[in-house]
Parts: sequence; C-alpha cells; structure tokens
Amino acid sequence: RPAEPVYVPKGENKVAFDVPANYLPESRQQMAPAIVSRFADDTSSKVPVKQISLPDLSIPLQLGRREPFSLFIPKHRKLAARLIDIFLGMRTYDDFLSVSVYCRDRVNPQMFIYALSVAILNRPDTKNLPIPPLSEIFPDKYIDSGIFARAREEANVVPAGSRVPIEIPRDYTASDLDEEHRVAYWREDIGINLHHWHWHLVYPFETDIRIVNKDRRGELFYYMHHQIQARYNAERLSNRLGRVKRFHNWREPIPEGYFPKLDSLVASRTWPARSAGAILKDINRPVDQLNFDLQDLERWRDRIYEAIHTGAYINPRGERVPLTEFGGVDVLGNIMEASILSPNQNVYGDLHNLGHVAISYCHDPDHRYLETFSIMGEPATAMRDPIFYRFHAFTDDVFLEHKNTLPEYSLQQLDFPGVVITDIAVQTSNQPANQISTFWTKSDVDLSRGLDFTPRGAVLARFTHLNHADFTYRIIANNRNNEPRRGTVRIFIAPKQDERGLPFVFRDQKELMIEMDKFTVLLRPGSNTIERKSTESSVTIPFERTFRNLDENRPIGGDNLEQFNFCGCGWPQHMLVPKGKEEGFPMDLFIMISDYTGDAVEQDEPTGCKDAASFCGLRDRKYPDARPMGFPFDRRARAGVETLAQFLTGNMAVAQITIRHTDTVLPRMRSGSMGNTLTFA
Ligand code: CUO
Repeated sequence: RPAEPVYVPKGENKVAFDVPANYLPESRQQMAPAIVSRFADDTSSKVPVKQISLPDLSIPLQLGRREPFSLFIPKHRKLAARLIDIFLGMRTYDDFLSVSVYCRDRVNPQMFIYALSVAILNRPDTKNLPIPPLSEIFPDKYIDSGIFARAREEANVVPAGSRVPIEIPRDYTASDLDEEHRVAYWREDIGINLHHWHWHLVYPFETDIRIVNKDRRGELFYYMHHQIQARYNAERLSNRLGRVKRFHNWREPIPEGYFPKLDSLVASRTWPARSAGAILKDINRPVDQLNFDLQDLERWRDRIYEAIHTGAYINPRGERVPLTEFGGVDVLGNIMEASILSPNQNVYGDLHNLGHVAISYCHDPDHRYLETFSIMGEPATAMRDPIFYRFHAFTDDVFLEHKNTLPEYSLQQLDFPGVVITDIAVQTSNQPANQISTFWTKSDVDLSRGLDFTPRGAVLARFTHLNHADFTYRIIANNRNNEPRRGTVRIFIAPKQDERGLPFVFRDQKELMIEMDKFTVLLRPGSNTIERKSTESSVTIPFERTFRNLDENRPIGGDNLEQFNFCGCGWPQHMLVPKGKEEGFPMDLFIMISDYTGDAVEQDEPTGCKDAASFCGLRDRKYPDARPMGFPFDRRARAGVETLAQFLTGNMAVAQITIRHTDTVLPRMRSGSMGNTLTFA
C-alpha cells in the first residue's frame, strides 16, 4: 500500500507499523512523509495494520495526553477500565492490533501502556506476547532526572555502539543526615519497583470482573504486601534502624520527608516532594473528581475493625456474613484494597487506595497550586517513599488483627507423621557453612525505548544495586513411613534480635518471617538429602527477567524467547537476601516439610512461567498451595509457645545463619554464578 504512511512506534527500532493514513493523529497527518523518512533507515520489516471501524473511544479520551495517570484515582481507573474493555472486546488479533495502534498516539500514554499491558496479559491470543519492562518505556519513573539530559547528549554526540553507560550516582535522593536514607538503596531499587508495578498489573482491582476475580487475589494482596513489610524490616535491622512504625493516626504530622528527584518526561512535570512534618488534609479536587475526608478513611477503618472483631461483615442487604477461617482473609483483602470484589464499598469504602491518594496529595489537597500527586500515588513508584511502609504497616496490622481471631494451628495440623528433619544448612562456595554474603553490583538498563532521540540505538544507564552470592540449601529428612511421601518444603528466614539486640519472642519474630522458597519433594523411605539452589526460589525471577535484557543480536526464539516472555511479576533475585551487616547479621533459617495431602491443589499443570508463584500465583490457575498464605506463621502460636524453638514439630528445623555484607562493588559474573546473567557486560 504505497500511498499509506509507515509509522514507527517510539523506541521500536526494527519493526514499523504500516498504518492507514487516517490512523495518525490529525495534527500529524500532514507530516506523514517526514515521519516515514526519519524512521526509514531503522526499519527492517513492516507490520500491516488493518483499517477497521473504530469503537467509541470518547471515555478513555477524557484524560488528556499530558496529564499524569494514577490507578489509585477512581476517575482514572474507570477510564482505564473502559479502555481495557475495548481492547478485550476486539474480536480478532488484527482488530486488537489495529485499535491499539490507533489509540497509541491519542490516549494518555501512561493509561495506554497500563490498559494495553492488562489486555495483552489477559487476551487468549496475546497471552504469550512480551510486555517490555516499564523501566524501558517510562525510565523517568525509576531513574534520577539528571540522567536524561546526559543521555540525550550521549545519543547526539556518540554513535550507537561506542556509547558508554551513564552512571547513576548512589546517594542522589538524600544524605546520611536523614536516617531513613540508610535503606534508600532498597526502597529505590529498580527491580523491586518493577515487581510491585507488575504485581498490580497482574492483579488489577478494577476492570472486567473476569480479570479481577483471580483465585485468592484478596489474600494475595495481603500476603505479598506483608512479605514486603517483613523484608523491609529485616533491611532496617541490617542498617541499625528500628522496625517500621505503623502510620495509623492520620492527623499526626509525618516525620519522614521524601524528595524523589524524578521528572515525568511524558507529563512534563517534576514529581512533588514531601517535606518532613507534612500533615494530611481532607481531599477536594474537582479536577480528579476526588472528594473525601480523613473522617471517611477513619470511618472505613473502624468499620473494618468492627467486622473483624465481630467475625462478620455486612453485605449490601444489611445481613451479617461470617469472615470464615480460610476465606475470611480473602474477603478482607478485597474490602481493604478495595477491589470491585469488595462485598460492600458503601460501608467499607476504599481505604487502602484512597489512603495512597490522601498521602500523595498532602502538598495540594484542594488543587490550589495546580499540582499533581506525588510518588505514593502510583504503584510504579510508591515503594520509593518511606511512608509507603508506614502506611502498609497499618494495613498489615489490620490483617493481623483478623488472623489473631482465628484458631491457632494444632500440633496435628503442623506435624507430618513419620517425617523428621535431622539437619539443615545453607552453603555458599568458598564460605563457611551457614553464611551468606552480600555486596554491591553494577548493572545497566537501556533507556532508549523511553527516550525519543533522533540518533537511535541503545543508551545505557548504570546503577548500583545490592546482590548476594548464590547459595544452596541442604536438608536431611528421614521418612520413617514404609512408602514414599510427598511433602512441601517451606523455607523462611527471620532476624534473631530486635533493634535493642534482644532475642525476638515468637509472636514478633513470626511477623518478620521472610519466605525464601517453597517447593514439593518426594521423600523415599529412609534418609533423604534435598539440595535446592537459591536461584530456584519460588518468590524471585531471574535478573534478566526483571529487566528483560534481551540479546538483540540473536533472533527471538528458543532460549531467547524464554527471556522474552511476559512474566515480569516476581521479586528480583538480586534482592532475595537482606543486606546484613559487615560484622555479620544473625538470622534464623527455618525449614518445614508439610504433608502434601494438606497442601495439594488439584489442577492441570500451569503453562508459562511459574518461577514466582509464591508472590504472583499462576496464570489461569489456582494459587498452588491450599494452606493459608504465610503458613505456618500466619496464626498465633498454640498455648505455651514463646520462642521459635518451642514452636517446632519433628518436620521442622531451625539453624542460625549469618548474613555478612562486604561494602564493595564486586564485578558482575556471567551466567549463574551470582544469579545474574546479563547479556552485556
Ligand atoms: Cu501495592 Cu499500597 O498496594 O501499593
């Protein structure tokens, strides 16, 4: 179709869409030939885009191109939900492609990427298509704004291929005058923030009910965020900070300030900062159709506590419905978040989402300064801010309140008859047993997709992140039964001592239990030795999956396709282990083998990725563990148990391990040896 322009999506430098002329935004239709010639050299193949009669896009178009987009703002979510519905409703792949291409330069770009990603994840004909990592599409959400001017200069002056990575400084958001800055490397880790964005992408709280209604999604909202809190607390203790204090009195000033130093390239604005001592206010911003009071949040909070303490919530007909032992936490998760699965938003409101909103607008609650939300207003960036953890310590505590009303696990529920663990250890090569080392590593991200430079090609930013040496768990388990038994190995670690150096009692330590891995084993009669690598963890995804560092010189397919699949949800492998201390940070390694008959979920084998099932579940399947999430630490202990040692049954064991940190940047190793395989070095 020679008369039609070729239009290249920004950042794709190999493939161009061959689009109908009227698909370009009106303002650009005249310029089509210039656009074609600008991109012609880069283009190796063209994807034809079919002309279709387009659906009504007036609702998603209500949000301007340059406005910031936040999932936590109900108006924005509704517009995005409509766009997702349009994408999902397209009958064929070609129609879907056509409408996506049409929307790309008209709809708000952040909403577009969000809706397109949800649609790709959920359409049967696109499930296996890759979604590029958000750090490449919107690098401005992850990277210090000063880097971009340098990147532009680098791209203009230095030809692709000769460019050197631009180093992101390590302490750019604050100095050590701010105590909280000691854990900034963790909060601002690009991989952690990508995981959080991906999790909320896989588990949206509003859009088509068939997409929202994933197995135990409310419970997983609780559990995944609970695990973030546990991990953050271990990180704090590693850095001589106390555990996070709950932010539950919303009238009190917030002592933690945060100055993100991120600029939005899309919305041409700087993300607002929050000074120390900021105070939340009632929110009334007609521009966002937002109008709620702190009292609303307090009322919802009190009603949720009331439901927990009476053991029942109120449904829309005014009836009381029990919060059951196993299903209650799932309902509560949906009430708290709140997702559209909340059984009664009139009574229980939208506490977590609007809590994010209230915090993210505390600098301009009535829009008098025409400012937009701060980084707490968006899942892609929220984890950078210390207040995220204080607010989520509050939500986590609400779930704990519910868990504390449930019957404790009996010895019979915990034990695995005939199965005894006789020894456990972790081993790192060239290290004494039960020691894990952490250090720093530098890695590169490609910014070029998200930056529209005329001289194209990769522009790399180099950042420093925590890392650890790979290790192996070794478990000796004796099966005294006469036949093989299947079991689930559950591995946790937790700090041994509190901020004052006193040993934790069980009640507090169980809240700090970090899930490291979970997998099934078949135990032969007699003694069994189980070995498991840290890189196989059921909570993490490999480094190259987090950042999707594709080897672009190789054709996509085979093992390269493996890296290029959609599964970006999962804790980054490089953040599996807390930093620890230079003199060594003592932690308890806890391993349990539970009886598989109580764990099994009968279902077909999952297709696609399953590496991070503990945090992300399985696509199109039930959550693959029938026990309550967090088992066996999600309940109060039985009477008389004060310490972890007293909690143990024969199928459990504890060993003390030490996390030793070396404050140097060690060179990156290739393939496997440190869990990081990078395609460029
Ligand atoms: Cu993930 Cu508050 O839920 O951010």
